Amino acid sequence: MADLPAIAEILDEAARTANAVAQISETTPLTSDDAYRVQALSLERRYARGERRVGVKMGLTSRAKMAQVGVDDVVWGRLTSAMRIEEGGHLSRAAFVHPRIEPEIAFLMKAPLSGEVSAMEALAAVEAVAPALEVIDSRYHDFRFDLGDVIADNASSAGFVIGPPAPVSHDIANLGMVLTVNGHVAETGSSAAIMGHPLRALVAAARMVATAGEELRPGDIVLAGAATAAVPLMPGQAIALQVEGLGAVAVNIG
Ligand code: OOG
Ligand code: MG
Repeated sequence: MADLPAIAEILDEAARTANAVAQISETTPLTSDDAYRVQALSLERRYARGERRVGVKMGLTSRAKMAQVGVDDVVWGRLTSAMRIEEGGHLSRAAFVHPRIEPEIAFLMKAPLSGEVSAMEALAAVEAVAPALEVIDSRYHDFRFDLGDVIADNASSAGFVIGPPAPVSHDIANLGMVLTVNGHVAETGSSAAIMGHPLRALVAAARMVATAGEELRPGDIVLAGAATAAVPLMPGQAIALQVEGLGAVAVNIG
């Protein structure tokens, strides 16, 4: 039997101190179920330090992301209050191991959602949609991991920035997304790259949190997953994401 609390402590400490650790799979290959248990245990440690759960993020919901990290399954992780970065604010590169940033769409929930739901039901539970940037940071050496590793590591969650909210009537099916670094285009894509429609990521989120006995709650942020590959972060970068018709979201790296 794997010592799941011990693995949770290793990963939580790696994140807290920004020190990379060996892949758990090198010594203890984890099933997805056990990996999600590790994730929950490591989040308990964050909550005990005063962080609050503020939503969830979906990961590996686009082909570009799956190809970049070599893992082909959709995953989810928990977002906490400590991961929130103000729109237009600053982020310190030194607080992370090898952070990357990626273009996303965020949902703000107004009603609970959990289990098997239709896209219509999912949409009815959404208050607003927004352009978003997610900062990911694998706690593993070389940003390498297998499925169990990345689930246990809270799906590489590290930070997120939410842009101006738009009404849910806004059609998000196929919006151009342009990620720039210091004004230069780094990645371009479409919201359609996210499972064909970002709403499908919300449907998947409702189903996946239910398997952990949880639900999406009113006030939760749900990140749909990146539309393109992620870009490495370095001090001095001004990062911006422009989403067609939805607006822009920016963060500066120090
Ligand atoms: C895993 C997290 C993936 C996304 O949006 O696809 C993710 C990783 O790439 O480290 O957040
Ligand atoms: Mg992401």
